[in-house]
Amino acid sequence: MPEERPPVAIIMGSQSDWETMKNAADTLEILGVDYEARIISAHRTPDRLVAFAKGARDEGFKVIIAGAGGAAHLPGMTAAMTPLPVFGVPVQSRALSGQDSLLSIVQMPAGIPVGTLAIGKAGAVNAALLAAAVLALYDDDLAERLDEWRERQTDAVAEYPLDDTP
Ligand code: RP5
Repeated sequence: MPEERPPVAIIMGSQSDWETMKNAADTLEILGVDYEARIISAHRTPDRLVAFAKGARDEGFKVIIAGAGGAAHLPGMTAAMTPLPVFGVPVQSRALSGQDSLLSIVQMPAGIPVGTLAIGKAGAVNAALLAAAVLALYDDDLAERLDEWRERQTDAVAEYPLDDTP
């Protein structure tokens, strides 16, 4: 019997994406959500992609966060091969500042959805929050931790601006 996977898979096209995708991992850690992070390139490791995406549900994953940059086929190709929800994070590319990544991920044809987030760190953090929100539908403890996370965020916003910020 293979080992059951954590609920969230964070996949990315390259080691160079980790700097961005680590923000998703850090957010999941704060929320107490287990994850597995893997490098899977749609272009350089297509067989690894097929094996992962086709087996993801049976392995026990519940939600997939997929980050990629440039001609970013990873989220869409993953979504094509799994019924699990896939959230795509456009990584900021050097050549086109992530516009290429965003358009590659967001313009899926009808029938294969990828929930597309913002370019870069904001997208990675929000992908983790969305993944947690999905899991929280059936996990009251996680729902509570998510509420507390939002309360802390609200409490951290000062009502009045300061002249000199630290
Ligand atoms: C994409 O190409 C990756 O997702 C990455 O964002 C981009 C550049 O990859 P490297 O050349 O840095 O490996 O497949």
